[in-house]
Amino acid sequence: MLLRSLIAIAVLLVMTPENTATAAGVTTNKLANRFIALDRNGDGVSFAEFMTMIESRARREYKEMDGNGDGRVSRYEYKRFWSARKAQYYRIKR
Ligand SMILES: [Ca+2]
Ligand SMILES: [Ca+2]
Repeated sequence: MLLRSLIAIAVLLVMTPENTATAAGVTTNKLANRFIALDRNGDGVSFAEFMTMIESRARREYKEMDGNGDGRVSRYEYKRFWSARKAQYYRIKR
């Protein structure tokens, strides 16, 4: 009985609005940091700045996809990359 009460109190403490706000604040900070990283000159994100981010991400993903580094993605490498992504996505969703 005492153990149940302690667990209930611990759950209530974890779920207080203060802690929820902190979690939201972390998310907001991550978004703000991503925006700051995108907006290189502080005048808002231009299409060119956005495309720089897209190209950088595409290069990183292509390099990851090209398992043997020969500059070509084979059907096997393509399938392996997307299967891993799909598995990663479903692990996060759980
Ligand atoms: Ca800018
Ligand atoms: Ca390859």
